[in-house]
Amino acid sequence: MANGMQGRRKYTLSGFACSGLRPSTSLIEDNMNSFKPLVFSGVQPTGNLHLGNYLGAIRKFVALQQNNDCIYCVVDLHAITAQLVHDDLRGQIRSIAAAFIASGIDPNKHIVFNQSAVPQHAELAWVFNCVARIGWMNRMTQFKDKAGKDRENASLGLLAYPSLMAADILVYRATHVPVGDDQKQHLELARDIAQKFNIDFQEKIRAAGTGVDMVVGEEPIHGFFPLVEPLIEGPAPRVMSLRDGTKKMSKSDPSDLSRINLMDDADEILKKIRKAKTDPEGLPSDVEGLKGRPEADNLVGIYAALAEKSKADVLSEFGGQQFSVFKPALADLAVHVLAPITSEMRRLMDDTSHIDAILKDGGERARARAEAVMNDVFDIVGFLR
Ligand code: AQP
Repeated sequence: MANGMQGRRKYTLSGFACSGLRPSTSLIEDNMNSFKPLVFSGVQPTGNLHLGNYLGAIRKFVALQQNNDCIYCVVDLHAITAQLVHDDLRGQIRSIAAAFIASGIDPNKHIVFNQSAVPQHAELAWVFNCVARIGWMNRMTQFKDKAGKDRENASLGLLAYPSLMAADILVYRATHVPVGDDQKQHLELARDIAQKFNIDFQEKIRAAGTGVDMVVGEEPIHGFFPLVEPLIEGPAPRVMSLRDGTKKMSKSDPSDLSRINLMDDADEILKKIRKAKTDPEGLPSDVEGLKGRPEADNLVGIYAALAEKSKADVLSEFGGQQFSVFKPALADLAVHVLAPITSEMRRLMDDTSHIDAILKDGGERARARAEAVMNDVFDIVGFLR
């Protein structure tokens, strides 16, 4: 893959420490020619949002909005890549938007919208389809997992998913992307696409006068797109299935017992945690003791993330206890954190006109920004308009 992850170009972003959710003054170095820091992320409307989506992504979105310009997107174009026909795609789109707002995202200060409202995502994705190489896409583990054994029969959209994801971010020239650990490879690819575009069009970018001086590896170049910084770290970068501690918690897992949905009520949460797979040992007194015990590690990690503590702190409280003691405490904590979000989501979903108005307004504001970037891209590529 082109020059890959070499030569990280970093941008200043405040309000987010790589190691967790607590504010920091300056995440990364800056220089005079830096891109303006901008946070972008998205969630697919492909089913019930779960605790993994919340802890791995949405809660970071909320923390980042305190000190940064943020754009949060319901990525509905992505939703048809793995499954073309959905029973209620509009309802799913609204429910993701409701989850953003119920979790605390301010759609007035920031932008909340659905991807299909801004056609520039698809336009830039086409350009990126011509920048990216088929071999890069074939290596994506998410494609391999989702396509399964019958790869020839997967949609072309599923293969090109990471190219659209790069376009989602770069159509705003966003610099930082909070995601769960499963999206790391896609963000590395977004960097590769940006880097290849910057290098291939270097002279045209200079001629258009819209670029930024950047150093890639040792080499100074004049680029148009930032090399995005993933914001993955945090207490729960990958929440695992409650039924199998080696598998990611996922909306598309056929077993509802594998995940805690944001819309689950207290009884359901208690039932799912009580039935969560564990091993016969009690909890260890230190983090080292979680090694080789994926289910125990996952439950302790979930507790730590919900309580905003370290795993070591959780084990200093529960070390030596049986799961019969730990599981009810975990269920109580999960209900305590999630219940206000669930009830606000329900309230918002009762008034879809309010959500639709938020998405419409966000779509208009996003489109204005994306249009400006796409005008520059058209100039750089050389399309006649
Ligand atoms: N288990 C997880 N732990 C931590 N973060 C997670 N995310 C997803 N699962 C976990 C993060 O949630 C954000 C939104 O994900 P998405 O819906 O856009 O796509 P996904 O990663 O494919 O999520 P799912 O739940 O597994 O959906 P399906 O089953 O439809 O594929 C992303 O930032 C993701 O990292």
